[in-house]
Amino acid sequence: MRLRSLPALAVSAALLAGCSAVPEGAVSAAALVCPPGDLGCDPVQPVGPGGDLALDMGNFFFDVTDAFAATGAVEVTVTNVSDAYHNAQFLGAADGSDLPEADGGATGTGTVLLFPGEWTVICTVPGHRAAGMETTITIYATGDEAVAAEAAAGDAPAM
Ligand SMILES: [Cu+2]
Repeated sequence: MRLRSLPALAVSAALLAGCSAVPEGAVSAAALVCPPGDLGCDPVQPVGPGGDLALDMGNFFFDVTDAFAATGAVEVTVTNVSDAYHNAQFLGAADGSDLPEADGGATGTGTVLLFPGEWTVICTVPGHRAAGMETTITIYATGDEAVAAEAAAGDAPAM
């Protein structure tokens, strides 16, 4: 037991040391695993075809209307169906990412730099995340994977 736990602790310590700027709530994103030997996450940027995502935002929810994109620069369109300001922050997105946001009744866009993995998306207005403005979006490793996932979802029976 003791011997087994030591390597895991060492790995955790290394990750924490290399990625100390990771925001709370972003632990599930694959992007946050630094490559072996890398000294930090700052220079690491996603490389891939990217794609488009679309979300509706309201009081207090996200409704993901287009959910299939691959790693890279992802163009996120947010449509605010309420009368109050909201935004959609991808927790842990790479440096240089935009914050997609929109005033009430408006639409906004932003380019978010995303690695493959499952991302937590929240509204940063105080209280909105707790009220329900949190969702998860999967970013696929390749464009082919994103297309295949979209096709599979389209074939799924209506719920
Ligand atoms: Cu909000």
